[in-house]
Amino acid sequence: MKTWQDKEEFKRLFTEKAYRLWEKELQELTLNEVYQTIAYMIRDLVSEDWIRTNQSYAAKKVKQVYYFSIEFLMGRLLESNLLNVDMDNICRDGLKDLGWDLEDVIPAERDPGLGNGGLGRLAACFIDSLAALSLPGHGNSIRYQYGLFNQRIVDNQQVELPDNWLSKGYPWEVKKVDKAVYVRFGGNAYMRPTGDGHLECVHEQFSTVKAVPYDVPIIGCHNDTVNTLRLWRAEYSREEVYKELSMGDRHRAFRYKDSVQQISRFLYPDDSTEDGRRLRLMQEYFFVSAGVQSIVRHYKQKYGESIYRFAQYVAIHINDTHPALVIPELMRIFMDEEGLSWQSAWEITVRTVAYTNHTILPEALEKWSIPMFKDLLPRIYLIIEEINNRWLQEVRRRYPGDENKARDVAILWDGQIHMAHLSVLGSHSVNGVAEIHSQILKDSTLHQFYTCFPQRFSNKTNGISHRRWLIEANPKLASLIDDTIGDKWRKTPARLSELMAYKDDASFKEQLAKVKTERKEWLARYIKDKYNQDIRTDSIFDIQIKRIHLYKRQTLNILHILHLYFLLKDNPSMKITPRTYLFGGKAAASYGEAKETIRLINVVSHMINSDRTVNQQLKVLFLENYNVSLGQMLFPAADVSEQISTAGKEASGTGNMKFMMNGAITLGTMDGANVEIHRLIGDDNCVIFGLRADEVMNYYVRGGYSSWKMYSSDPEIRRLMDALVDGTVGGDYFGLLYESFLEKNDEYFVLKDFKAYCEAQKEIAKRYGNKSDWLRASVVNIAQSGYFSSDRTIEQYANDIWHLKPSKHD
Ligand code: CR6
Repeated sequence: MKTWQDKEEFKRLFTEKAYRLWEKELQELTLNEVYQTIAYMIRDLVSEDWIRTNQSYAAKKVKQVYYFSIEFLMGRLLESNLLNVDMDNICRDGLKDLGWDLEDVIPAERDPGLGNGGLGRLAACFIDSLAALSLPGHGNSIRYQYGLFNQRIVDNQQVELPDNWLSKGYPWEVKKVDKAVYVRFGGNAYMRPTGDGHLECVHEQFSTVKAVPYDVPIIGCHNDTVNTLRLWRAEYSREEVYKELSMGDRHRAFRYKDSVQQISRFLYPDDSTEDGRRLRLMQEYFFVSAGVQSIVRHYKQKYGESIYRFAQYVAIHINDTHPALVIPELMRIFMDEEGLSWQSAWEITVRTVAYTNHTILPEALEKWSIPMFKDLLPRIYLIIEEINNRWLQEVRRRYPGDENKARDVAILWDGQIHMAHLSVLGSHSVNGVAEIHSQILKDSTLHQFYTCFPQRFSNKTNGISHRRWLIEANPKLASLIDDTIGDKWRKTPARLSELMAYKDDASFKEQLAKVKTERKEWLARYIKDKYNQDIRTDSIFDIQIKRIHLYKRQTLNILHILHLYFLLKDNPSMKITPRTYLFGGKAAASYGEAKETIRLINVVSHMINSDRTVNQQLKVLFLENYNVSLGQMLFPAADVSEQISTAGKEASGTGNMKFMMNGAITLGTMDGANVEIHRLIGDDNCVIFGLRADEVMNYYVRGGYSSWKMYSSDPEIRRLMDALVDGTVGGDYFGLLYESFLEKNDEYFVLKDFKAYCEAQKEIAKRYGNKSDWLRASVVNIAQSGYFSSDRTIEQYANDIWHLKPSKHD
């Protein structure tokens, strides 16, 4: 790995580079130009390693994994890459001499908004771990011109502004024009006999879209590995435009150009709820087909092995079902282009592909209408139809007369294509993302498939990159840990458990408290600057940051805050432990209840923050535009981590792990990875409340819950519900939420869990009162968080699913 020898060399190279890039005096550079200059310098450092990494994978013919995900929520790369190449100090010192502070330069990088939430961030942590572990693995996705919207709060409401993240250029990407491929849409496809008794497919009158890759280096931490995140951009093909023009149809030519440019223009703002239809399907096939074609081409060129050995060298992972068309696309290439039989093509496909499910919410399981699909992807449709026919034949043979079984496992049913079913059938491995979630998949969501292929199912509990979420986000905590147990945990995060020996060490706990306070002060300054609000750093920082969704129950949190407010107003002399409640998260633009939740939080926040009789004890704030970078500021400052989804609904969660690693105490339900957090640290070190997943399930199946009954029998709940519609809360009206709690019988059991949540909040306050015990719990959380490093998760994927080995170049 190339490095800068010292700060003098850094300064010399910086000056040269900056002149060449910007053609101006150093003093005139904007912070963004400074950031870009350093980014290009890092690119120079790693370019040789990037080339060598690829050469050596090909030369040694190692197996490689391609992680297909419709989102990669990368966050800023400047700081993490400086840490990865171990040049952060030289860069900081050099910049200082030149008159800049690295801490001012870092925020000049815009977060690429190429993801919605957990699923996209997970993909980013995974490719970080792959590179850190010297594993041959790459990402494949779309280069959206506009990321998820930027969120502003105007009049208490969310307003969505376009996120034109590329406007100033993106120094980390390299456009590879020569690696473009062509993707086909539309036209007619049919089978015709070849004359020798076989059938071949004819696909005609399709239109072609050019897919151009932009590669981003994924730099391993202190090793020489540089893997690739390949992002595809759609361009129109000139030939296609000329063809239309030469036939005299200008309108068709324009329509074609326009529809092509749409493909990689926007990231869809749906996080577990359904949204865009036809265009979304085009996006999915676009990046899948481009990715698969380039993998096959590379395999043939560089590996020179028979296509029959494909699965020996290539693993393709599909992150949820958005890339599930990998399965029929591989079939298409193997049969139509490589001339394989159906049987061989299917065997290789299944051995190549592995699938992770990320949700059991029925509305989030992808389904496509057959007529639309057929129209857009006729050849792919024929393949899916054949997969379905063969599969149902087999099912009917295995379970004669059992039409229920056939219905439960069909890919085509009710005029729709069921993508989760296609994914399970076309993969050799299916996993959930936390133990409880994987169990629910086996027991209910995919139960019928589980009975057919029990050996395919496994669990891989999610993880987070401890490099980004601890070392980068909380450097003082990281060095305190170094000073205490040495720095081996940085490479082997499981060794954080050595901190257990310090859970009763007064001096260590004191230093930990100091680090936490500093981070709370830093956040308080940010809030003062941006929102002109004073928050007390001796209050409990209680934080809920995640997408806004009814099942995540931000409503439960805000209703409890309103309840505390009522208590304080009714009893003016009452004293509570001072609390600061912070919220952050985006609502899908079309999700009425989620947007109303944001409005409720903001209205309550104004009411409380401006009321002098309570605002010394209670503060509430909604922080706008929650993203990776804001997260890096919030997790280290938290005392309490709100993980309060309805049990059984949150597949895993990963924010819970980020809080834990930074020493916050979880206040949560027995859901997702909270279950495993709780098992690792025990009741003393987290606060668990509420219905369990089986109880929730029982109510759904057997009934027996009436939110109206709660309303009539519990005066506190009645008061809160009435407040939503009678103007008590800022004179505003919250009809959708009222309806969801009462008219729709409170599908997510907010009222049912309300009492238990109030008790849990009291328990938090009580524990916070005992400083030494609180700090002990904080130490235990950090010490046990090593399990949740994505390095552990990726090792499990590599060993159990991909059968991948680390590979270093010379
Ligand atoms: N919304 C799950 O809901 C999980 C992540 C990553 C989610 C969440 O519990 O932690 O995936 N699911 O596995 C989907 O996006 C479909 C999410 O982020």
